[in-house]
Amino acid sequence: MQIATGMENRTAMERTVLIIDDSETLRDEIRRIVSEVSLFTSYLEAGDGLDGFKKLLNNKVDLVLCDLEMPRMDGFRFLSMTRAREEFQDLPVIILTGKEDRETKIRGLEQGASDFVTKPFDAGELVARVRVQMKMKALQDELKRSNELLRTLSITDPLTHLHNRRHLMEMVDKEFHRAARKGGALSLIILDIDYFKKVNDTYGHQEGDRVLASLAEIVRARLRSYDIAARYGGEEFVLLLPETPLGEARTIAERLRLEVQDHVFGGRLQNNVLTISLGVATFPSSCVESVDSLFRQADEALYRAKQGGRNRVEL
Ligand code: GH3
Ligand code: MG
Ligand code: MG
Ligand code: MG
Ligand code: MG
Repeated sequence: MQIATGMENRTAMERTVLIIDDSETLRDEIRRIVSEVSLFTSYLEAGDGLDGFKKLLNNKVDLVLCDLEMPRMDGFRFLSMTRAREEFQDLPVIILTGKEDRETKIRGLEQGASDFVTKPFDAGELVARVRVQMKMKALQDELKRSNELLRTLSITDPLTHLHNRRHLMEMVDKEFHRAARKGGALSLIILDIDYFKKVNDTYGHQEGDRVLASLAEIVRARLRSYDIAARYGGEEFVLLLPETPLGEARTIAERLRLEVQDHVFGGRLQNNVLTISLGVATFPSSCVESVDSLFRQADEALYRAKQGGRNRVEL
């Protein structure tokens, strides 16, 4: 996507309106009207739809006022090109039209016009309609932000901020099917803290929680961008490693084991050493042909690591 440089530094208070009309006199008038009520901090102008569309692509625009009849590219074409792009779906576009006829308005609405102002327009009405669109856009943005926050909360473990089990299971399914389709290797590491009950019993549950959060940090620091780490159970974590063959997964697991063993957890634990045991499994491999068997293999490997004396990696 094309983005003009400097746009990233835009503050929340900046508001840009793009005025598209082939009449310079009208553009001046509109600009004068909207600037009187300080709705915007900057003004862009274009004399036809094509120039308007270019300005839209190269600037962060908050609202468009667009004429219908213009040379080169008219308002309808501008609308359909704008709405065809994902990033402009919610952009308020108010159409300025000399035609009051029903057909034009219906066609405009169908192509995504947010509202109409009929020329010659009344300054008060123009401002009122602009205000309504800005308000609706603000509410829409707010709704989007809360939805994103809700979504994040619903897939995140509150203590460790890693993904929760539910999201992990969704991602394992997705990655498993991708690996099955494309033939890549998908590895899974299950890790469990050794004698964690003793941590709780000796230092208290709160210190136990702190250890879990610190461990999550260690895991997170090891992740590549496409890996997924989740809190699988109380003190069990899972790492899902796409495009990772068994040998590579084992190396990652071994590195984690050493890092935890060398980590100073501090607090009431002071310098006391804490260790983890890890089980690793990979799809495809001889006993792994489903998500269930991938987990079973990793779980059995973890069990062997515990049986074998803990603080170790098993495949
Ligand atoms: P092992 O080496 O066999 O894994 O021994 P363990 O003591 O770690 O045994 P297990 O894995 O069964 O430990 C589970 C313990 O983890 C029991 C429970 O008190 C503790 N635990 C589970 N969830 C939490 C949590 O959210 N916070 C804290 N502080 N402790 C938790
Ligand atoms: Mg015109
Ligand atoms: Mg456990
Ligand atoms: Mg256990
Ligand atoms: Mg344990």
